[in-house]
Amino acid sequence: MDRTLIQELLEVVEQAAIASARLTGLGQKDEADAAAVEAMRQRMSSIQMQGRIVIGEGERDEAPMLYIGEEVGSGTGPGVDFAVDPCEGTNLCANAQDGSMAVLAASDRGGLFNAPDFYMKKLAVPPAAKGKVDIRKSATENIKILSDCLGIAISDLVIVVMDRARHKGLISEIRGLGARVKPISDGDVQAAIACGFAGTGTHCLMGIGAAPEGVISAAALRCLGAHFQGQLVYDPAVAMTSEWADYTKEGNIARLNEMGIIDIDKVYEAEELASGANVAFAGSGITNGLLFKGVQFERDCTRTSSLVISSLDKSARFTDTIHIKDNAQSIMLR
Ligand code: VTB
Ligand code: MG
Ligand code: MG
Repeated sequence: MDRTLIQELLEVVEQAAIASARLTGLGQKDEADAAAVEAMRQRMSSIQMQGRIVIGEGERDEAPMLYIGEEVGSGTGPGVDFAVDPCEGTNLCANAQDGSMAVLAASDRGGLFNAPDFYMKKLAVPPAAKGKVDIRKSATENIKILSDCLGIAISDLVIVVMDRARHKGLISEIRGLGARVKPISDGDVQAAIACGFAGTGTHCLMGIGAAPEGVISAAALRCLGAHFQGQLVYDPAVAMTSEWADYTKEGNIARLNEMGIIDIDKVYEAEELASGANVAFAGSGITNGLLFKGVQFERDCTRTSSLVISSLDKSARFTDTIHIKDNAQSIMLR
């Protein structure tokens, strides 16, 4: 991976964001997803690389594009592995709610954990508390540690938790301690990454979301020197999701074992989920969010707002881009 490639990754997520943003608010989540997938793949195809999708839209037979194992890019050049989520938060996009974005993580070959399509318990906090909090500890313990490390009173800490039945107990534990809970309906990638930056009003992400999304979050947070840990969830009684209505704990464990995951309770550190020598994250807002604005369509231009984080030059770049249309008369800021 080199810096030119990283620059192209910005354009990849910008194009995906623009494509699905055209469907924002139309109540068409699958269409918004498909548009982002198509645009992301299209822009990737012109990059000089031997790209490979490690985390994508699904298995080869169930996803037409950006499926796991698909080769992307021109076919010559450096070998790059990708974890992609072209429209992370499809419901948010369909309902014109905050927090939807086009995202990907990239790494040298073999540098991203091949996460199964399972749930994952997650803990994300700012760099100042990295390695001090631990997902094996209780929420209460971690919040106290977080307060000490950040120098912020417990009553001023904002903990993001996905608004799900499985988090009922967690939410009352946090509130019982006097910290604030910010429930989100979707989009825990953005919430996790927001913990890597001061001033986003987000100090911690706790709770269970999807495992593939965990890898993308880990890639960004590893580059930022922030804390991320993940632990796979395989018990339907813990996940409490209709997705797993027909699944059993034993069946899920067997599925994990088949995929080569034997230590099913392993706690994965950010550096294990995104282990490559070089790792990068790129995200672009579809709707407004904690990190950047959503796409804005103007008469003469389209504006995007994005973030690229790279371990290559240890940087996090917030980029606003004006994509100028042909025959544009004015692209002035209004
Ligand atoms: C999770 C979360 C994602 O979808 O995957 C969620 O990590 C789905 O969780 O950010 P449920 O099955 O519990 O609804 C997102 O919110 C959006 O992709
Ligand atoms: Mg997706
Ligand atoms: Mg997603």
